[in-house]
Amino acid sequence: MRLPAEPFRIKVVEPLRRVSRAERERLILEAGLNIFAVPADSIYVDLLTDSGTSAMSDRQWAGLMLGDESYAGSRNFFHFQDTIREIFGYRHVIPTHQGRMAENLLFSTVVKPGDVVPNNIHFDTTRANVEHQNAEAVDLVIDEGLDPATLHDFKGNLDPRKLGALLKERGRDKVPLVMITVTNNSGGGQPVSIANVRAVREVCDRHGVPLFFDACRFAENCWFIKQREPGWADRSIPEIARELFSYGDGCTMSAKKDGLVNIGGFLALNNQEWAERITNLLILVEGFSTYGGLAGRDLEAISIGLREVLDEDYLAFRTGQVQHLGELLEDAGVPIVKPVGGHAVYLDVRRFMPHMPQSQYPGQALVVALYRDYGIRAVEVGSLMFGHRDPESGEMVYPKLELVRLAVPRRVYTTEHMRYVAESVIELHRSPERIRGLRITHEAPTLRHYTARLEVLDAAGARTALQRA
Ligand code: P70
Repeated sequence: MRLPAEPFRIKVVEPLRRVSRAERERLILEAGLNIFAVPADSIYVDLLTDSGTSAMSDRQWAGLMLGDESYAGSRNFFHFQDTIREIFGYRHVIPTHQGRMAENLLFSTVVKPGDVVPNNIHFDTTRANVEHQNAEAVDLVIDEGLDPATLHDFKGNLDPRKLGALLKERGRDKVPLVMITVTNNSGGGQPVSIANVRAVREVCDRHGVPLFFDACRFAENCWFIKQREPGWADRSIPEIARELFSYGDGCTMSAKKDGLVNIGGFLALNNQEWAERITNLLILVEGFSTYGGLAGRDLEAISIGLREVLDEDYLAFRTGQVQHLGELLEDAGVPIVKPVGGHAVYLDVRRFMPHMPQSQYPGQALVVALYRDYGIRAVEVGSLMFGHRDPESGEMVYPKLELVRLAVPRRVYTTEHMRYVAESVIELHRSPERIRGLRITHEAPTLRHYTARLEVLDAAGARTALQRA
């Protein structure tokens, strides 16, 4: 099936600068082979992230002009609160400047040292915020969710049996909450089914543990439920969202994804005592409770974005565009995570570059080549992002999945851009052996992928200049 054409037309354009390969080569070397450190205007198609990169609609831009910048009680806060209560159904609504602040406020309020927080798969900031409390972040996705080639409609599902076993072993006192990420970003943007959420809720109830969602990409998840889960085809996206969230006690959200805005987030929950403690902390570190680190105008843009994202024509196009990119790659034999997720196509690096061990950061090496040769920015979700030293044995531990993510910003690129990306990746895939392994020369103690510096290895593991790669 062909994807539906764009359900919008273009009113404002942002010119893209074409940069020579030689200049990109210089820039990536200067950046220490870290794609986060290259200037964004040297990039032709930027698929680093779908976070904060959406194009806002004319209505959202108009909403900015209706910003009420009162320190307390801004009318935009009440619109924001009403929208979130209506869509998610949770009573207390706490604005934050982005998702990780919502995570930080929640975890620093309810997670103690030695606790365990289960999730289908924690994303990088979620894991880091749990670990920052000296607690353990445990990933309990179903086994299918860890195999890039296995087809499953809801590969993001959290395994209720694994959760039951963990709760039995550690006891409810050590597990302050369970989280489910919809869609499951680190596992390929894969959705979670209503049936799974119900089953997880039952396990949580048996042990008296609250359930929270990481709701960044909830609308895309609800769209997949409508398409794939028996019984939901005739229900509206808002109805599906209400059902999904009715099984939880609250959620964190980065509105930079399905809020269709460039900045913002929130925490929504029913527990009054938690909400009070979190609000006190919010006022200390982020801002007053009716703006939480945002301007009034930002709250307005989020309220409008959260409603726009529920539109079925939009969701059909959105997921269709990502699917189309996946199909172009798959038809040419490029190994990708299947089925294609909601916001991104993930290249399966183990099969793309079987010649390179994880210790040489093959995903990052592929990211560097995509930028240098084609001006495309992708992001590594593998050994650079998640590799770490085991605190006891001192051995390096590498993640099961070694992926490169091509995240598609919302309403930003055309289908022709997707074709350019597909042709570039396909060309690179024809001779993967020209890509050389890397080693780290500098790393931070947490979230190292954002600031690490790397260099190219030659076959013997010696240092060599990138020009020789
Ligand atoms: C992404 C960004 C952010 C995120 C998320 C989930 C499931 C929370 C957050 C934090 C981060 C990123 C990664 C690589 C390159 C650039 C950006 N995900 N939960 O692209 O939200 O950023 O607002 O603090 O995916 O997946 P926030």
